[in-house]
Amino acid sequence: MTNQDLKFPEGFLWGGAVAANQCEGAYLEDGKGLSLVDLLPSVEHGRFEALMNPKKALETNYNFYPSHDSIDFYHRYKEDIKLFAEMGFKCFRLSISWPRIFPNGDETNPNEKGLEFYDQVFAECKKYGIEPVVTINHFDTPVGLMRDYNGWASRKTIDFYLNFCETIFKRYKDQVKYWMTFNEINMILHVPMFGGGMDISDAENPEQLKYQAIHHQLVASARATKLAHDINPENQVGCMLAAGATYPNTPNPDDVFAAMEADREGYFFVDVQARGYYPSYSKRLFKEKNIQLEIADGDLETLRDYTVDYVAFSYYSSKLTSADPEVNQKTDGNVFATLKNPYLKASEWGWQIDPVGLRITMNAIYDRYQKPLFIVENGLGAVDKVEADGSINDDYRIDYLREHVRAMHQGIEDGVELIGYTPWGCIDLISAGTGEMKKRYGFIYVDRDNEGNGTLERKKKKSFDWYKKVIESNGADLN
Ligand code: P53
Repeated sequence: MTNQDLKFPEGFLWGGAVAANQCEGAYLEDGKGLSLVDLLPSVEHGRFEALMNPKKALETNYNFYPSHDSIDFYHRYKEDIKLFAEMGFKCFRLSISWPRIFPNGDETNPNEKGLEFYDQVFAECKKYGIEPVVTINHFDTPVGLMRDYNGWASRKTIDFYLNFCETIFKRYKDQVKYWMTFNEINMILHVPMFGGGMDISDAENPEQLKYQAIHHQLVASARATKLAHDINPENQVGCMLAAGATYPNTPNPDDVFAAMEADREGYFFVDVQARGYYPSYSKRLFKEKNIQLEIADGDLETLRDYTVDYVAFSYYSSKLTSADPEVNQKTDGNVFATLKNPYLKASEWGWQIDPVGLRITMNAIYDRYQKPLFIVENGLGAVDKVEADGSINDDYRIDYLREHVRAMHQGIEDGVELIGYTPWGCIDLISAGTGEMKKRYGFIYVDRDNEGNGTLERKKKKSFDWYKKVIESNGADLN
């Protein structure tokens, strides 16, 4: 049964999202250098410790590294993109592996073999009329940049990054129009290794180091935006935020203010990238954290002059916070601290499921920036079971996505300009947070387990046919 009232805007970009470091594998093939993610074991073998102390991880030998083979997208992209096309994808969000193009990160000349790989991937997308949406830096800074410069802590990294940008903007000028400068740019505050390619474990004032790195990224993002527009005026460049509205634990005004501050922690980045200047509340923030930013001549003008074209974000869950540190302490140790919301159910990994929160988040972000929004990650990480007959009945995933698509539609009715939706991990891949394979998001199942066993065979899940219908009907058929 279709409901024409649920139709999405003409040309809406339905698709799916992955990242190089979580799907490609082939971690040293064709001249690729090591990515920071290649140093990480899975959660049972110390991933969290390694994430918080990357220099130590560099010197440690783990038995198994999930990223080294991942799901071998590097060799199977044709088969995978064909399946995306079968679902009717209008777009496909992927990232370009930085160390595949610049193995150490600071070379002048790119690795041609690495560039050729993406030539082929984009050609394959084109064959099916799928628009690529490219994240430039998705958690995989070259190890060389951390080792030799401490990543984004160094201002030099701006130039290395811009060289990378210029290389790919020119090379894929006619293939790619949609770009994002950094995945979940606010992640640097929580996992500096992912977000900043850096180790802060022995920093005297970690906040100072993080915000200085953030300044470098914001300047790099603005300069990349300029570069993209200079190279091709049709380029659309977005920022990308790990979003999810924060609710106050009680109506106590202190809790309400705490929730506002928690959201500002993330909006801080988009305030700069979309409005072009540091928000007024940053003054107090810097004072309280004892931060003195080093700002070079011309930086503030750069931030002002080259703001983004659209605001992309990931949304998995809302958050709940209290002003009382005692209460807040009882959180579950996830990347984003949150209290348990008694009105919400949670996934097997404790991520609370809140479709209304998506509508709230969309409205809040749009009200703040009035730029087109793009939901580039959303989805349910769950354990899937292959039945004796080979079928995978992931009704829980369909339910999750259906409710979020409805909420998204309501957000559009509220007046939000939304250009597309790319659910995360459209094909099963390695979890960023845990390194697990069994935390699956896909419409397509990949036969591989946490230890790296399996044939890597691809299988359609029940959600595959469901999503195909959603796209076919442009949102009118969600059954
Ligand atoms: P995984 C934590 C919280 C919100 C978003 O996450 C996050 C993370 C990192 O764990 O990252 C994004 O794989 C990220 C993706 C990641 C996805 O969310 O831990 O952009 O790379 O895979 C889901 O379940």
